[in-house]
Amino acid sequence: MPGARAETGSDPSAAAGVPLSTYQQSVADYWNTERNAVNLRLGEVDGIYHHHYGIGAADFSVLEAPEEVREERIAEELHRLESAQADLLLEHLGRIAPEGRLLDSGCGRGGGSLLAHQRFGCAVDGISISRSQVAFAGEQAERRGVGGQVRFHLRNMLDTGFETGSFDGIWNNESTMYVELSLLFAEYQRLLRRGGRYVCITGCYNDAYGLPSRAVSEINAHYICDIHPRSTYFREMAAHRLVPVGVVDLTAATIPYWELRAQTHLATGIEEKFLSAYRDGSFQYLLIAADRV
Ligand code: GPP
Ligand code: MG
Repeated sequence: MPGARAETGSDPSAAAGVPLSTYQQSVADYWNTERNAVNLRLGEVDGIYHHHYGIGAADFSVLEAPEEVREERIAEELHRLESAQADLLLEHLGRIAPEGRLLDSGCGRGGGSLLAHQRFGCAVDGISISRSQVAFAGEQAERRGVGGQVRFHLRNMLDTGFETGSFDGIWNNESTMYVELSLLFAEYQRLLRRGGRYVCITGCYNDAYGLPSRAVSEINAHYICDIHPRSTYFREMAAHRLVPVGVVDLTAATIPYWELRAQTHLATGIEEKFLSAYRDGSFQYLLIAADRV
């Protein structure tokens, strides 16, 4: 029912509305009003706005930078770690031709879509159920002069309305914890051409630890999300013709980002929960790449 779906491009004000459940509406409300400095200030560093965390060794010396430049150095360093995370994800998409087409599912303010276009030169569609994120992302694409190739839409990742087999690659960067994976991967099975690649980076709870720890539950409450167990990813991929080609446990690699973030003016209060969940083994930061067979 295409009429019920909002197609916005860079003009979300023209959106007719995307059909959302009560839960999805509460998630959309969160992102429509979200203005965290840790996201906006970092995005201002180079105009690439991320909604995910960072990986790699952190330069803690920024905490001792001269006062007049300290906040700037901190923002640059956290942004560098987040950009490294995005680069790793894109690398796992493999070879994408300039004629190819990618889907950034749960695109946030659009930073990942812009980086993907920069890297592959291909068309990228970004989707979000947040009207303000879609508007923001569209403005960034226009500002960079790539609005014709990088387009943002107010759409539901469980029911995108895009044509069957129309994508060479799809990714979720920390957005799968907002949806049921059986529904999500059924849609990706449909959207990806045979041989297409799916990549996600996600926080998942560790089945070997048991049910979600207190810290994992607190992270869920903070973001209104529902972190899945690790097992569900592999079970639902297998059920939907998505065969893992690479799995990287990024847990150790993301800890420095959180240690640094916790000591800065940009901390939001969730930092110690992530650190505790990663350290006690109840939570894992994973990259999974899979082929659509
Ligand atoms: C980061 O977004 C990602 C999420 C909110 C989804 C939850 C992710 C998990 C791994 C559990 P953000 O960049 O907007 O968050 P923050 O404002 O905390 O930086
Ligand atoms: Mg952030």
